[in-house]
Parts: sequence; structure tokens; C-alpha cells
Amino acid sequence: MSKTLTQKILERHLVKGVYEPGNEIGVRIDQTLTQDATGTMACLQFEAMGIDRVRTDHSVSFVDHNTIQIGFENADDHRYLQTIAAKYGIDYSRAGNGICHQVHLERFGRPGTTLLGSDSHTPTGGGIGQIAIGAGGLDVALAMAGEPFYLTCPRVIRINLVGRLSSWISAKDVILKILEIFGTKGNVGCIFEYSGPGVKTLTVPERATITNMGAECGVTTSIFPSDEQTRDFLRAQAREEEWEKMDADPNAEYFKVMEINLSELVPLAATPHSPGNISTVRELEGMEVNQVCVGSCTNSSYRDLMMVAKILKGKKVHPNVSFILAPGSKQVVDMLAREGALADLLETGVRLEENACGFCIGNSQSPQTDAVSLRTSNRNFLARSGTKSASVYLVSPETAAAAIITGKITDPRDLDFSCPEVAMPGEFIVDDSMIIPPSDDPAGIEIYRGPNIGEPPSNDPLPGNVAGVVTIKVEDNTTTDHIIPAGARMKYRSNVPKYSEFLFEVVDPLFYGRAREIRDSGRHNIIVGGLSYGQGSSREHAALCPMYMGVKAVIAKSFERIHTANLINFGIVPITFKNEEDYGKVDQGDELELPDIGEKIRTGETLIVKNRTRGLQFEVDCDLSERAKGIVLSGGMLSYIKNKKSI
Ligand code: MIC
Ligand code: SF4
Repeated sequence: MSKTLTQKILERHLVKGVYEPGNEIGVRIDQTLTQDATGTMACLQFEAMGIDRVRTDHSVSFVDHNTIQIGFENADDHRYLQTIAAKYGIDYSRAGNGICHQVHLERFGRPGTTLLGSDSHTPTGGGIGQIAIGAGGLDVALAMAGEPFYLTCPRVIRINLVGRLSSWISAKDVILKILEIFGTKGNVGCIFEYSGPGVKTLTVPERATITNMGAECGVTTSIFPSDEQTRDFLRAQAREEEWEKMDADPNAEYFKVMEINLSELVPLAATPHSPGNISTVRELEGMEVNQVCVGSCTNSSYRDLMMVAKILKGKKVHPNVSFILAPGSKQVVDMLAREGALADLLETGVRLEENACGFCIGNSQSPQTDAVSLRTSNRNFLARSGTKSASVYLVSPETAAAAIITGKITDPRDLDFSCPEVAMPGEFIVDDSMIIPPSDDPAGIEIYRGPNIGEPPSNDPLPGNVAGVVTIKVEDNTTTDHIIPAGARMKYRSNVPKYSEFLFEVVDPLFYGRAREIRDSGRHNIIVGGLSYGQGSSREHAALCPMYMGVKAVIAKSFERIHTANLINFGIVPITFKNEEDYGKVDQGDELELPDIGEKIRTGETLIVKNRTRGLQFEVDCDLSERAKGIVLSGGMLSYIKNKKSI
């Protein structure tokens, strides 16, 4: 039987279930990655499992998010992560070495393998032919302990690339086009598999830009074949022996097939406040720009920054623009320095940030009030930049560079010079000295714990009846950035009681006070959401902090994949309206009851929501696998594991 590339890799790793789209399957995970903002909690959870060494082929702990370090908290977390890595057999990529996805692609990603990462942009690894999936920290901790990762066996969508990108158009425009077609919701349970003659025209970093931002469509992951381009990249990274040719069979069947002609693409932009709002740059041209930020795991490779350096060579940053650059990795900077491009960039008047997530997560370089900020990153959700009134447009490095020169949104094809060429180097500078290998004497390692690091909070089993108040009702496309902000608040990631104070801060700053009052009065908090609730990041704090505040159920029109898994892992029941119109039958402040919820989940009987305030009731769905039912009824994964007495 002909197979898709996805099927070939997943079947190689299948340990539970039958490969049949829609089924729950468990797969072995070869590699894991964690980053510091999700990693501390993941490591605390891993420690609680009582395993003495990670059981993956390779696990890496990256420090790239919280590198601003205002106060002691993040520096303490980094030290904790370093000691955990040394003790448990994990490579530790120090702050300054680069963004997890960029560094993982350069140094560790391997065709044909599985990678699970506690960050939603882990699919970047799909650019090198890996099945690379983002998940909550607890799921990654379980994978580090050698447990399978459970997912819905995906429906594979083939994206057939034909043609070749024209000058001034790049990989970012490809993924923005895909976002225009597929949108940010409705793609749960799918994988994008790229194929066709256009594939060989794209280098690995270009492919990685495309798979990285596939995350914004809500697919499980995206993957490119592993071919001669992949081999060239691995050779240039001095690890050609890790190459393996991987491709789909010629007659493989797909859930859907879609063709994109690369030659027809034009410069595109995602307009505020969603990566799914796509316009052509032409439609936006002339708009004055206050800030341009280049970097993030989407567009910070050697190819991208070299392109920006070449476009800007000999020019100055427009006086009204603040130009921020956050390189993806130390390797990228070393390369730019060797080739003189770093000096060219510095001459323009750039403001250089560390090799880290930087501006992307909103903990630095927040733009001015009402600013127009052009960014090469992947998310422009309301307030993510740190400035609620700012309008963030997501663009390619070429479009960003054009605005740095002109001070306005400019179609780069209108610049009065031709597009520079950037060739991939035959050899990258390989210096892994900022990756600290695990200790040879793990017993001798004492774990460092700063005062901001708390125990992961526990939860009680799900009560027989849930009865409480709708503490908040939110709209369609509520992202995890809305549920719990990152940016300046992220330094409390290891301190759940403190971090919980910022729940829904962007949407409704009074949420925390209300939730506390309801919880402390012995009632349950219930959240009501619209379509695609929990879009965006993998941050499990968007479930963990609500759990801490006594949220027992979220009733929404639909959910996104990672957030659903996180809710289940923390014992919060994800419930969907049977009829979307019933969303109108509940309001914030309504008293709700879900009678016999425990029993009904166990038996699969239809769940009823009684709205005591309005005197009406309606049916809802709670479609959980047997395993997920067990977890939710136990009050979350940690209690589930404890009850099973083993993992
Ligand atoms: C993001 O881009 O939103 C983050 C910050 O990288 C998150 C992870 C986190 O919240 O720590 C993600 O994408 O998963
Ligand atoms: Fe970091 Fe931004 Fe990428 Fe998230 S999206 S991993 S914050 S660079």
C-alpha cells in the first residue's frame, strides 16, 4: 500500500493503537526540546515522576524566552534548568545560544525521527523531515520519561508546490498564503505534508519557516520530505551521516490535496490582530511604520538575516523607524560576523537584541502607543507585543527591510535596486560550546531551587456534580495569550499562585478577583468560549492556572489541539456546545450546573448544562478517549499517574 510520509514516520514509532485517521494513537518520541518558560514546570513534573535519567535518544533544554532577567526569578530558573539537565541526561543550551527551534534545526533535528517540544513552534523541525509536534510541558515530561505521546492519528493534507519563488518573495509569503487559504481554525487533527517539484527549490531554513508558522493554522504539524537539500544542509552542519532520504510513495492517498504555484505569489502580510488576516503588501503600502522587528523562530536564519543585511547595505534606518534585530542563534551571528554582514547591519543603525525570542514574546521592545509595528515573527495577537494599542503586521524579511529604508509599508518589488542573492554556505561555523552536555557524575549534582520555584499544584478528582458560575465568557479565537499573558508576566512561570493573578488580564483584569471569590466560596469556576478556544501557544499555564483557581470546565464552540490536551492534563473538562447557538444561552455571571458529570463522562451519556439563572438547559458534548476520561476524572495527569502507581 502506498503511504504518505507522515504515515511512514508515525508507523515506525507506533506503540499504541492502530494507524487510522481519527483514532487515538501513542507514538515513541525520539527527541524532546523544552524552553525555559515552559521547561521549569516540565522539569518539576519530570522530577515528580521519580525517573533517574531521560529515556529519549536525545533531550535538549533551551534557554531563550526569559533572557531579559529583571529580578532574580528567571536567572534562578535557568540555574535550576542547568542542574536538572546535568543530572538527568539532558543537553543544556545556554542563554545566548539561540532560539530553541532555530538551534534544534541547526544542530539536532534528524529526518525520519519524532520530536516533541514544549513550545507550539516545534513543527519547525518539519523543515528537516521530522515529525515535530508541540505539546504542553507535562506531555513532554512524560515523553522524557519514555512514555508514548498520544495524539489523534492525523488526516494528511498534501500541499503540492509547483513553480519557483520570484525575486523579493520568500518562504514567509508561502505560509501567509497558506494561512489565507486554511485560516487559523478548523484544521485540528490535520498535518500538512509538502510535495511537488517546487519543494527542491526551497532550502531547509526556508522550509522551516513554512512548517514553523503552520502552527498558526492549528495543524498537528507540517513536514517536508528529506531530500538532497536536506542532505546539503546537514553536510554544511557537519552531520551528513544523520541524513536519510524520506518521502511519500508516489500514489499515496491524502485527505485533501492543494496546489500552490510559488511563481504566482506576491508579498503578503498578516494584519492585526490575527495571523489569519491576510492582505497583500500592495494593499497596505504607504502606511507609516514606527517599528520594524526582524527575528523570531520564523525568520531568523542565516538566509533571512543575510538577505536583510544585503538589502540594507550602505543604507540608514529611516528616522521614524526603530529597527530591532534578534538573531536566531549564535551560529547565525558567527556567520554574519565572518562574512562582514554584521558590520553592515550595525552601520545601518540597528538595535541588536540577544540571540533569543526577544521582542517576539513581548518582554522587550514594546512599541509606542498606537504604533504600527512590522515584524517577521508569527503572532500578532492583541497586546502580545506588550502594547495593547499597537497594530502588528507580520511580514517577510524582504518586506521588513523595505520599510526600514522607506519608513512606510512598501512592496519590496518597488525598491530601486534588484533583489540580492543569498547562497547557502557549504559549511556553517559549528561551535557547540554553549551546549553543556549532561554530567558524568549525576549523583554528585545538587538541584538548585530559587525562592520563586514552587511545587506543581495538585488537584482533586473531578467532583460528581459541577456547580458554579460562568466567571468569564469570551469570544471566538481566544488565544492562550488572552488567557494568560507572556511578556513581562512570564517571569512568574514557576510560581503558579502569583502567575494566576494575571489570568485573562488582557481581556478582563477583574477576572482574577471574581474567580478567587467564587473558588473561596466553595463553588466552581466555569469558562465559556467561542470557536477555536486556546489557539496559539503550548503554554500549559493556560490550563494549570485556571485549575489552581478552581475552574472545572470550559464550555466552548470548539477547541484547539494543544490546549485541549493541557485542559485534560490538569483535570479541567473540555466541553463543546452541541448546537453553537446555545452559546447565546449563557452569560457571564450565570449560575450553571452540570449534574452527574463524573458518571456521565464515565458512561458516555449525554451531558446536560442547567442554567439556573435563566431557568433553561441544553445538551453539550464531551468527546474524550477512554484514556482522557481516566485523566480528567482523576483530576489531571499527575493524580492519574499516582493512581496507576507507575507511568
Ligand atoms: C509563544 O510563542 O507564544 C511561546 C512563548 O513560545 C509559547 C510558549 C510559552 O508560552 O512559553 C509557545 O509558542 O508555545
Ligand atoms: Fe520564541 Fe517567538 Fe518562537 Fe515563541 S514564537 S518560540 S516566543 S521566537
